[in-house]
Order: sequence, then structure tokens, then C-alpha cells
Amino acid sequence: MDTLYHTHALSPNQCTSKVIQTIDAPLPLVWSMVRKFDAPQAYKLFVKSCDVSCGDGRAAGSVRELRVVSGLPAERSTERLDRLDDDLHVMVISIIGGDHKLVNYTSTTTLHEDDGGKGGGRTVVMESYVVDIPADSCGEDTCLFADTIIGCNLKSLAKITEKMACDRVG
Ligand code: A8S
Repeated sequence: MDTLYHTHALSPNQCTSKVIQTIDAPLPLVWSMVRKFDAPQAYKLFVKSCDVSCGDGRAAGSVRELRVVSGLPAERSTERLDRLDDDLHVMVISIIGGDHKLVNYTSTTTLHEDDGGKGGGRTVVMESYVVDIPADSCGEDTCLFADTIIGCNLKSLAKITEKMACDRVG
């Protein structure tokens, strides 16, 4: 599963990386948050607003226009849903426009039930991506930038879904 969806062919001017987050909440709950292409602001703290400009937000080919919170090096991003598989828990998104430096960015997110033995109800989220290295930067810096944002997103996802799972039980 891991190598199948998170091994990417690279051009010489591209870099790739992967962020992994274990979450103390059941997979169906975590997936219900991740799969909402039309509402990433539900857990992505840097997203201010999201409008679906093409498609229904569920079918591949749907496009969303994001506005990013102030203080970041960008204000907007246009992103296309390439794949949403509710059986395999795979989501692929490409960034196709915006005023930022992530050119040719495609990310793949997969969810797996944790088999760490600590009982059921834990989820492992893996998010990998491929992106062009800007002419004025290097692969290391480009990946560090994206990894930092993804890390924040997945930590926020963990916090929110863990609270939801806790509230449901308690
Ligand atoms: C995601 C991943 C990333 C989002 C980046 C890397 C971004 O939304 C932010 C700042 C930027 O400079 C680029 O899954 C962009 O959201 C927070 C606007 C695309």
C-alpha cells in the first residue's frame, strides 16, 4: 500500500517527500474529514475560505479556489481533485494555480488502520507529494516548506478527530 501510492516518478527538477501522522481515532471518522474536498478549512488552519468552481467537489476533475490566511507568502491556490477513492481511502489533489511557488504540485493522501497492536481505533495518515524545485531554491528548502505545512495540517487533523472520537465515547 505504502509503496504503491507513495512512490513517484520524478523529473530532474522535482523533489518529493512524505509526512506520516498516527491518529488516535477510527479510520472512518478521519476519512470523513479528509475526503471533504470542498471544506479543507475544517482542519487546515491556513485556509481561510474555499469555493468549488468546477464540479461537485466529489467527482475527479472538481476544482476549488482557496484563500489563505494572511501572513503567509501566498494568498490563493487553485486545486483540482484527481482521485477520491472511498474504498481504498486514497485522495489525490493537484495544485494548478495560485500566487505561490508550488508549481506542478501533486499530493497523495492515504489512510490505513494502525496495526500497532494497541487495540483498534487508530489511523495512520500518509501524505506524499511531488513538486517542481523553483529556479531560485533547492529541493531541500522546497520540501522543508511543504513538509512544514502538511505537518501542521495533519497535527490539526489529529487534534480535531481525536477530540471527536473522545466526545463520542464519553
Ligand atoms: C496542503 C499543502 C500545502 C499547502 C500550501 C503545501 C498552501 O496552501 C499554503 C502556503 C503556500 O505558500 C502555498 O495540503 C499554498 O494544503 C498554506 C497556498 C498552496
